[in-house]
Amino acid sequence: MHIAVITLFPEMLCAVTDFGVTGRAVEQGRLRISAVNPRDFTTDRHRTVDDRPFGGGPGMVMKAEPLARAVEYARRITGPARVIYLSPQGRILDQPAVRRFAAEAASESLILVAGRYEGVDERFIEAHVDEQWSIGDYVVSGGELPAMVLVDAVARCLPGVLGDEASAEQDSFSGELENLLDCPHYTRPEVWAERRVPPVLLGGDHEAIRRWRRQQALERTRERRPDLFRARESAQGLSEEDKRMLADNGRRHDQDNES
Ligand code: 9D3
Repeated sequence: MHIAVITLFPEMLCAVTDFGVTGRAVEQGRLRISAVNPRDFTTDRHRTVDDRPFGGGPGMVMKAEPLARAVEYARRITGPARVIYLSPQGRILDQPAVRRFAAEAASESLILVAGRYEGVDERFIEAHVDEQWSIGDYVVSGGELPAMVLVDAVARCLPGVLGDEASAEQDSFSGELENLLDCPHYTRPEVWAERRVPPVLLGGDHEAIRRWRRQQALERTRERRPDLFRARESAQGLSEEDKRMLADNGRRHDQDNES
């Protein structure tokens, strides 16, 4: 998959190109990330990318022409591409949307436009942007971090990017596909700061461990994310085992913690 990011701060992209899972995907050639700087497509002496808003008011607005030329240049290197503007006015990104981007990656590249200042000239959006996406209802200083969040989330869904274990997990009954929060995790030592690891995890009864983890996931989701829990109930319903686990509510693992 090829993703071009239109940004005034191309160096920021090293956070995804140089590290971790996304860094490896770039190294392996599964993911190509190109930065295109609108400043390189200005024609005036001062290389101006922003200007004062018509109608007055605080802050500056990104000029349409350098952005449009940057997108046209990006499309020459990516081939057929969907143009996405990261914007607080966009739809809020979720995992189904991320999965769709990854699935379409086979046939289509992405051009991500990261804005700075108060935003971009609306006529650029009308002329060149296919979709607008937000990463949530809070304010960050520009579109670069949101673009990198999108790149990271999409990259993880591309075939071969995650190791066998993680992708097998994604394919099967894991939280990501089931609208469930994760269960708690523990590693050595068995006692830390006077806290014991739940004994069921030390016993080697893999069926008991599976049941305990699922119960924890269900309970946490119901308590912490009732929105997800309801979405899950209406999408796939609760299995008989799920209902039993939720009815059992706490008793089983309270016992675990005492022993
Ligand atoms: C404080 C300025 N705000 C006035 C109401 C408008 C504003 C302009 C530019 C708010 C944020 C930004 C920069 N943010 C983004 O470009 C952005 C973003 C975000 O801030 N939150 C969540 N998702 C996104 S996607 C792009």
